[in-house]
Amino acid sequence: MNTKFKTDVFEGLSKSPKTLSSKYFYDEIGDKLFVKIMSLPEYYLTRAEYEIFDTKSEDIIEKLKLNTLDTIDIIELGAGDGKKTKAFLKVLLAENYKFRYVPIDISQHALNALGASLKTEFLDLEIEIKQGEYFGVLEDIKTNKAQKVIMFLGSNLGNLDDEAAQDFLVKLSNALRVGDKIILGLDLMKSKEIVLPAYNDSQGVTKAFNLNLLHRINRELHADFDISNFGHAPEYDEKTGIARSFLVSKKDQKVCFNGDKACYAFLKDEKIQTETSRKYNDAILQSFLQHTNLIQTSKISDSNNYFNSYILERI
Ligand code: AVI
Repeated sequence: MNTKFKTDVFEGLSKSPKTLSSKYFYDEIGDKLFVKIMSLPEYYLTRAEYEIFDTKSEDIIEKLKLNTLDTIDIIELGAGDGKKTKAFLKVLLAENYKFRYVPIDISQHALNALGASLKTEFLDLEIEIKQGEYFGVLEDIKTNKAQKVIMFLGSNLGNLDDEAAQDFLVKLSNALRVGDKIILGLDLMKSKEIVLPAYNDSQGVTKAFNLNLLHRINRELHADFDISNFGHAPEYDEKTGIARSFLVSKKDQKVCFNGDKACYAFLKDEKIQTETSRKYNDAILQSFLQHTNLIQTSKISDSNNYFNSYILERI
């Protein structure tokens, strides 16, 4: 059951420098820690994007230039916590748009929770939850003639390496039809003084989030990581806009996987890269769109200019 997880972990720990994928952060404990992160004083991203949806949804809708005659499919990649989406859907309903809301997520549990809370708040909302991988589901609904608006929020694109982010945008572009739109939420490049604390909060929640990956490997892959022998170390390069999180070995040590006869040696101060959180600007997004049929038609910023909701169109 854990085969892919195990192969990825073994492969990552065999590399130099060592890596572990941030996609494995999100087990039940990781999900709860991420919910906590989103309301930390230092983690400005969620607040900034919520402010945009809370105060400027009318503006977003106007800029989307939606088809008002037919039903639109509002498709969200990732179930999210629903807060930003609710602010947006509320305005769409108030403005009498005909639409279906289609959240796609790998977790049926997250979808059920979102579906239930939306149904109690918005009695008239037409909602169709779709469990699965984003592109699998998008492929299934590609022939559907309704105009699509894809919501990909939270700067989730930033967790992909540059090459993977460009591939993702190509795939997304290919999954859409001419005239479809995307609302792409991206965190913007800014000073270290603002970015670094967001990944190194004073309560240590982000540290726990990063270290939980080792706990998870211990639990699910029967490894013997001594968590107290690892520290949390985020870095941010203002020039490239790339933030990375690392786990750092506090001493020379060896970690073994029970039953697999596999052991990995760590030197004192050796780092395992666990996450990339790229920050964007217009030029970077522009260059990433180069090999797609997507163009940026507008953008809406929060009052601090920390975060942008980019509007893209499939041409
Ligand atoms: C989900 N993602 C956009 C978050 C980010 O900011 O990269 C995940 C996260 N990692 C540490 N804190 C939050």
